[in-house]
Amino acid sequence: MAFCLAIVLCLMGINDYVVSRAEDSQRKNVALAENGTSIFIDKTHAWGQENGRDIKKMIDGNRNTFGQGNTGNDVNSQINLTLEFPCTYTVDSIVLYGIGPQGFPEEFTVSAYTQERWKQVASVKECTYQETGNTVNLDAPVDCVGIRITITKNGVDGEWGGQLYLSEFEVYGVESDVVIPRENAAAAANGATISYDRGTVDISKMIDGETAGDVSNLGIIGVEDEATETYITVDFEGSYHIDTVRLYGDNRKYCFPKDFTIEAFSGGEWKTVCTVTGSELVGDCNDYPFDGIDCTAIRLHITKNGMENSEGWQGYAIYLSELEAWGTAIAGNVALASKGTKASTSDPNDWAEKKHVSIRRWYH
Ligand SMILES: [Ca+2]
Ligand SMILES: [Ca+2]
Repeated sequence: MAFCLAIVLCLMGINDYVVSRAEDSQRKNVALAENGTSIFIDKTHAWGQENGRDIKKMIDGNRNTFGQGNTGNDVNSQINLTLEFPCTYTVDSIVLYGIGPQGFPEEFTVSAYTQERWKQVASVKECTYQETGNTVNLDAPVDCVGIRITITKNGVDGEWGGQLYLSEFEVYGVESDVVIPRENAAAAANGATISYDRGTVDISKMIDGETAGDVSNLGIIGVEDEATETYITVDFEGSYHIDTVRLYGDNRKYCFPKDFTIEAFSGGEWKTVCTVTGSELVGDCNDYPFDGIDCTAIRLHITKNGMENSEGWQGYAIYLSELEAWGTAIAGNVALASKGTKASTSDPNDWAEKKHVSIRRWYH
């Protein structure tokens, strides 16, 4: 019967209508953790985490649980909240649920990770909390593997000042067949290698793909004191356009780097792409998004170290279970590398080989 109806509608010249209704029937909230979506934030809140306000509660499908971001009580603190999907979806809208007017984002942009990388798809100003959820329709439906909101004005919570509280972050769309490449260039599985400037201890656990923060899974670098300076370098196989570094730490929260810059080797020199001060690990990992850059390596330049204060040992060190660098391979240059350009470099510190395969192309 439905088939006959479709035939009739096609004959009537309204087959587009039939197609769009079919898609609508598969439209769903694609942001649920239970379906494989992950959530990351660049301003974590230790107090919120300890009091059950994990950001994962923003995608747990329960509007009675909420997560908290760290505004530093500053209304204008910029916060990036990123969702990554397990596959490509054609997304048309997002819906934000708060816990009341307090701590509800007032001003933000929405970006999607598309075939053109991160791209702004909506801008919202003077957003007022709605109990039934605040829907933001994208400028147009977009094929993407991630959605990010960049909040530039946070809601106020009485005496606390600016705060971010969200009970659900929903994204609506349908599954798409479009392929959007995005990978972790810093994975050993992708040919990356890792080294540091102060010694030769094996820290390959930082790029082995295992993110669990158990002691047995940590890459460990010993340091003398809080101010011991260290460079940790991940050398990619080929060139990538990188826009995010993600650091997984010790699940006891010990020895996470406090102050550091993230630097990218691009156009024959190291360029600082992100400056971090006073960081603390909350949850499993911290996310550091920045304007994308074409590069052949990423390094952490750590200038202030975290400490361990357990019954077994007190002192400073660097504990990381994984260092990831997310973006897309630059096809031509990877092909060049696979033909032996990189393999012919005997000295790991000889960057000359890589200079000609690095093209500077900032993401807009
Ligand atoms: Ca929730
Ligand atoms: Ca690891």
